[in-house]
Amino acid sequence: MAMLSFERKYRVRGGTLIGGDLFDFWMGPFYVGFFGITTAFFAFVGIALILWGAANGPTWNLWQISIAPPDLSYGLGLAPLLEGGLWQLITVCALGAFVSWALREVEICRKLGMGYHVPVAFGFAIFAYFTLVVIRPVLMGAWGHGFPYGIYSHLDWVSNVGYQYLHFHYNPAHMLAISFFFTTALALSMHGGLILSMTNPAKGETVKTPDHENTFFRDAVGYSIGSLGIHRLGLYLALAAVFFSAVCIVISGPFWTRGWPEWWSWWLNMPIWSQWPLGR
Ligand code: 07D
Ligand code: 07D
Repeated sequence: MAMLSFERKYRVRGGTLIGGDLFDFWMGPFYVGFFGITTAFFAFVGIALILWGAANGPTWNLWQISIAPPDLSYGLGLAPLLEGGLWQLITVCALGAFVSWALREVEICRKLGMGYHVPVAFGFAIFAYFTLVVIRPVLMGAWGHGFPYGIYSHLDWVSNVGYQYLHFHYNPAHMLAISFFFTTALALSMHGGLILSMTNPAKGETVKTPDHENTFFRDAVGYSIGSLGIHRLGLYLALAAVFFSAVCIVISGPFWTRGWPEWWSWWLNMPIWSQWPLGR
């Protein structure tokens, strides 16, 4: 009930970015807004195009449906629909839907008088996708460098592109991204575990306070980052993971064309080693 009366208070007109009161209403629990309409439009057209591509393809097997980007020979030009043109239109729809969704989140934040942390975080995911299907293909001169839209075919793309650079694990930005992803999981599991252990006590026991949380970590590792700090850290770790993911793929090709293990030869080529062993 408390939630319902709160919602009644905040569900008022205003805070929209565009269009004033137009579409400034709710459908059941969902806020609509101008960007709700554009999200629905782009999602509907995009999914319809995927279905149309599937109808022209060899299979209706959900796992095998794939909409491929144009051949590299089309460069950065437009391709006929069934030779990659569909992929190009679907990419526009996907970006339209993702950006609309982020802006709808911004409008909800404005209505509630909140910070924009959630849409900014989603913006990092959109940025990674944009890097994969726009920035890197443009830098490499062909839309054909984008990944195909299929549940299994996109895995083949990741594997193939990985092996084009011999051993993708030697990509230094990939190392950073993976380490940040792992650290995000570590932080979330410790934070989730800690909060549950404090706020979901056995029957008859009382809920514990932030003092207990801080003391647990001070006793265990000598330091507690605090209730606000852990959320700052979590957001930073997750955004850094996605940021370095975008970096690791955009440098593969536009910046480094050989195998990633070879990149590390800068270390062997450092001038100090020419003096080694000393006295030679
Ligand atoms: C749990 C939130 C829910 C979201 C889900 C995704 C679809 C797509 C939809 C036409 C964590 C649902 C989306 C089914 C069709 C419409 C409307 C998020 C959660 C459940 N991948 N990928 C998956 C996408 C890329 C890679 C699964 C999207 C890159 C690997 C799912 C994108 C690279 C593996 C999926 C994208 C890459 C996967 C589970 C966009 C590097 C797996 C995703 C838009 C980033 C795993 C069969 C998940 C798998 C998997 C979706 C991009 C690598 C189908 C939408 C090109 C190695 N990817 N992916 O849980 O099992 O995300 O694949 O960029 O092993 Mg992928
Ligand atoms: C792009 C998703 C954006 C999603 C959006 C929303 C919908 C709506 C609707 C559910 C970025 C979509 C929403 C569709 C759905 C409903 C209703 C997220 C995106 C906007 N790798 N690798 C990464 C690891 C290897 C390779 C990233 C690990 C091999 C290539 C990450 C391992 C080779 C690329 C990562 C490993 C290889 C990557 C992915 C281990 C293959 C990339 C995360 C343990 C032989 C990709 C930007 C990411 C990248 C990428 C992890 C192994 C190749 C750091 C842990 C050695 C070519 N790898 N990798 O980016 O950086 O998320 O993309 O072995 O392109 Mg890798």
